[in-house]
Amino acid sequence: MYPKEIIEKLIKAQKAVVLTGAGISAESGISTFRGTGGQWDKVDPMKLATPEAFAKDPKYVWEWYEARRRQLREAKPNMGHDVIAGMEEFFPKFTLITQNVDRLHQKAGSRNPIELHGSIWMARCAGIPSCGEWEDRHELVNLPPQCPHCGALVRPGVVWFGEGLPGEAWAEAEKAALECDVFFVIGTSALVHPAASLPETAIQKGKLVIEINPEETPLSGLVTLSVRSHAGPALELLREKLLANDSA
Ligand code: BV8
Ligand code: ZN
Repeated sequence: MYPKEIIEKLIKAQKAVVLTGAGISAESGISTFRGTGGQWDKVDPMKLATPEAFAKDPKYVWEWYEARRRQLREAKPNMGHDVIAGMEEFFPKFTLITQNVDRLHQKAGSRNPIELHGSIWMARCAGIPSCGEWEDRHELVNLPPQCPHCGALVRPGVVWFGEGLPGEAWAEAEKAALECDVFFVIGTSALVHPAASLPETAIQKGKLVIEINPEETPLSGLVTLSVRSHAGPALELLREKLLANDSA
C-alpha cells in the first residue's frame, strides 16, 4: 500500500497538510453526501444547503440540519480521525483542513482544524445586520429558532452553496497548501470548490500528494499515490509504518 520511498519521504517531511471530506466520518456511521445511502440522496443538496432554500422554508432546512445533529450527537470519532489527530505530534508542522461541519476531528483530539465550511454546532443570527454567531449544541425543538437578541431567524453556522468561505480560514488553508512538503487528501470526492482546488495547487507545485479513498476521484490519476482503501485501515497501517521506520 505504501512504497518504501514514500515512507522515507514522509519520515523526512517537515510540513504536512491533511484535507478531509465526508468520507473520513463514514466509518463513524455518518453518511457521506454523494455516496450510496448519502444523506443527500434523499434530498437535493443544491435545494437545501443554500440561502434561497432557507429563505423559502427555514423550518424545513433547519429540520434537515437538526436530523443531522441528532445523528452526530451519538457519533464517535473513528480510527481515521484518531490517526490524523496523532499526526500533529509526528510532523514538525501540521495543518488539518476539513470540509466537514461535524467537529469529529476535534472530538478525536485535533487541536485547531481549519473548518472551510463552518460547523453544524454553530448557530448564527440571520438578521440584517446579524447579532453574531454562537455555539449551540442543544436539541432544538422550536424550529427554526429565534435570535435571543433581536428575534430574527437563526441559521446553521455553515457555508452554503453560493456563499463565500470564511476569509481567514481560506487564506490559511491556501498558504498551508503552498508551503507544505506533503499533502494528504482523504475521504473527499473533490467536487466541491474552492476546497477541491487545494490538492490541485499541491499537485501543480509538485508536492508529494497522497489520496486515500475507496473510490476513484478526479484527483486519483494526478496524485503521487492514490490508496484505494477506507481511511481507517489505510491510516492505521500508515501510522504503523511511520512509527516503525521512525525508530529504525
Ligand atoms: C463558492 C456545508 C463563491 C453545508 C458544504 C460549477 C463548477 C465548479 C464549482 C461550482 C459550479 N457551480 C457552483 C460552484 C461552486 C460550488 C460548488 O463547488 N459546487 C459543486 C457541487 C459543483 N461551491 C460553492 O458554492 C462554494 N462557495 O463557490 O462561493 C463565492 C465567493 C465569494 C463570495 C460569494 C460567493 C461553497 C461550497 C460549500 C458548500 N457547503 N457543506 C452542509 O454541510 O450542509 S459542501 C459539502 O460537500 C460538505 O461540506 C462536504 O464535505 C462537501 C464536499 O463533499 P465531500 O466531503 O467530498 O463528500 P462526498 O460525499 O462528495 O464524498 C465523500 C467521499 O468519501 C467519496 O469520494 C467517497 O468515495 C469517500 N469515502 C466514502 N467512505 C470512505 C471514503 N473515504 C475514505 N474512507 C471511507 N470509509
Ligand atoms: Zn439577532
